[in-house]
This record gives sequence, structure tokens and C-alpha cells, in this order.
Amino acid sequence: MNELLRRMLFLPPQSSSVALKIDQLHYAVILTTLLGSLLVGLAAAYFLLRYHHRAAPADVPASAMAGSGLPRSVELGAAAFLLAVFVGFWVVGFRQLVELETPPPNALPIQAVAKQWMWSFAYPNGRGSKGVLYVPAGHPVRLSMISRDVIHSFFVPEFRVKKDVVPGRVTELWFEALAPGNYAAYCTEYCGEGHSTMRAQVVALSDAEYGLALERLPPLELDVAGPVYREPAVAGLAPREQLSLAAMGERVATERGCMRCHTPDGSPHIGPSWVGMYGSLVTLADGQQLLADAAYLTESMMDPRARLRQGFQPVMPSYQGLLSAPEVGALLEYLRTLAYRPSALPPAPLSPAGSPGIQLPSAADTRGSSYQEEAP
Ligand code: HEC
Ligand SMILES: [Cu+2]
Repeated sequence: MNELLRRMLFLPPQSSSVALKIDQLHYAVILTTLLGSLLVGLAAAYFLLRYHHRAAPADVPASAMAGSGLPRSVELGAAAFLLAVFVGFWVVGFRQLVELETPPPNALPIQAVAKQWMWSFAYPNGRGSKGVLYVPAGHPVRLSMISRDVIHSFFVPEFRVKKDVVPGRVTELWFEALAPGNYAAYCTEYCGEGHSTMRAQVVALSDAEYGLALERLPPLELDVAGPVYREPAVAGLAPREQLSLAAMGERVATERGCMRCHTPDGSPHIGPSWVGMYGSLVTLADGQQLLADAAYLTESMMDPRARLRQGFQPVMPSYQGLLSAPEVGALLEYLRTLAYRPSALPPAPLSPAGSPGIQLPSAADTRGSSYQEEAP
């Protein structure tokens, strides 16, 4: 039945965990409306035949003007039934929407960047791919999407998921591919002359293959304009050293000077600490409370004065145009890893905040080494 209807409606195969449910609602709505229009058509034909001769109004039998001729209770029952059917569609659809908007907590986070006219993806292990999104089959994946230029939209027809990608905001979408395979993804928001070429391939792999595929991907390139990344000068780090996305975010924060005002250890400075910020409720200067989600945090970097945090001065500069989209993605991932509660804080670090390369060894570590003698 599903297969027949799917082919009749020219729908692609259902390849994600939500696709079948979405189609079933689609079938129910289509079949109900088809049946309804069929009944209306039949009734119209019947009345055309029954009353086709021209008659003066007086000739029309009074019974034809007086409703359906059915008992009132039947009429009311039919109306209530129709209403219930459509409210039912709405309830089912709303529950599906909530499901589509709520990524499972164990979903694998992947960052997607849209630009005219291509898609690129960044994985938690710090690798990146362009035009091909690698996902594990049978596992939920959460895509956090940003745009570098205009509005795009990510659409995988076989998964029945679609979400706009809006500059200056982070939008999220999740899906779970049911089986390994290749699935086409399209940009479905007209975005310029190359729009029709803005496609991507979603490649779902089995668990074993997935790990290998990710390892084979090239390291993510953060296209930072300055000289910092061309010649990574941090002592002990080889050029092109492999970093996780969060570690890259930590570096971006250090290089971009965020740590002059923010701390990764829970103590407020010129700006609020980043510990426990991601996903928390923050209070704005006007007393309003707001969820510090990826979208709000991105806005805070691009337009810090739009919504000011209570108890802080409007001194943060705007980073609009200064941070590239992958850098924003890396920063957000870093903020996410700092989202633990302040009560669970480790003791304040001795090293200057935000200098990951410098760690003062504890006494036990230095025993027998010449470190202490050398230190001033
Ligand atoms: C000159 C100091 C300064 C620098 C540099 C700075 N910030 Fe801020 N930042 C602040 C202050 C002060 C606030 C709180 C007031 C506000 O909301 O603008 C803030 C707020 C934020 C917020 C919102 C926090 C919240 O809970 O509302 C984010 C996110 C943020 N900064 C990220 C960054 C990032 C990322 C960088 C580096 C690229 C950076 N900041 C650099 C001072 C700074
Ligand atoms: Cu596009």
C-alpha cells in the first residue's frame, strides 16, 4: 500500500527514520481531500441532472431549498466528524514537527557551511569535506548550518528534511539515515546564478566504514586571513597539526583576542565567562531572559549590542566580517564543550586564561626534572 501510494505520488524512497511517518500523513491528507472533492463532484453532477431544466423560482419544490433533508443530528455529526479529521491531521503534523525540531541528545554534531554555490561540512574530529556529507547509517546526525552570504536551504528529499540556512544565524536539522547509501541533497532556496548546481551528496556508511572515512578526510582548513594559521607558531605544534573542532575553536578564541575579556574557567571578567553559558538561560540588560543557543551566541559575536547581557558594559566589538563561517562553527563547538555547570568547576588554573599551550606542571610531574631550577 505504502509502495503503491509512494509511486503514484512520485515520491523518492523513504530513507530516514521519519520519512515513512511524514508520508503517511501526506497520504491521509491527499486521500481525504481526493475523496472529498470526488463527493462534491458527484453531488454537483447529481444536482445538475436533477434540476437541469430552467424553472421559475416558484416551481422549485420547497424541499429542495430546505437543507439536505437529513435529520439535524446527522448533519451536526457529519460536520463534527469533518472538523475532527482536520484537527487530527493538525495534531499528528504538529507532533511530527516537534520531533523534527528536537534532535536526539546522542546525535552526532556536524557543522555545515553554505556559500554560493557549495556546501562544506566540518566533523567533530576536525576533518572537513566539501560537497559530500559523510554520516553514519542508523545513527542520528545533527547538522548546525551557517551561511557565508545569502539564504540557502538544505534539502534531502529521501530523508524528507529541509531547513533554510540564513546568514548571521545557526539553523539546525537532524536526521537518521536508515541504511548505508548515497542520497542527493539540494539547495532549495534560489541563491543566484549557480543555484541549480548547488548540490551535495549525503553518503551514509556503516559504523566501521564511517570511522575510516572520517580519518581519511583532509584536516579542516580554517581560512583565517592573518599570518597566524599559515605558520602555526605555538611551540611544540607541528604545522597542520590535527585538532578537534572544539580545540580549533579554543585556538580561534585565543588568536582573536576573545580571552582578553572572556574566561574559560567560570570567573567573569570584562565579559561573561564562557563556562556553562551555552544552552543556559541568560538575563539581558532589560531583564528579559533568553536561551543562549547557537543562534543567540552567533548574534552576540556579530552584533554584540543587539542584546546586551545584564551587568556588563557594551564594550565587545562586532566580529561581523572578521570571523569566517568555519571559525564561528569552531567557536560554537568550543563554547558547547564549556557548557558544564560552574559548580563542577575544576580549581582555577594557574596558567593565564586561554593559553592552551602553557600548562604549569604539578610538583609530582616536575620531580626529577630541571623545570623548577630553570623557572625564574
Ligand atoms: C573588549 C572585550 C571583549 C572581547 C575582546 C570579546 N568580548 Fe564577547 N563580550 C564582552 C562583553 C562585555 C559581553 C557582555 C555584553 C554584551 O552582551 O555585549 C560579551 C558577550 C559575549 C557573548 C554573549 C554572552 C552572553 O551570555 O550573552 C558571546 C557569545 C561573546 N561575547 C563571544 C565573544 C567572542 C567569540 C569573542 C572573540 C571572537 C569575544 N566575545 C570577544 C566583551 C568582549
Ligand atoms: Cu544556495
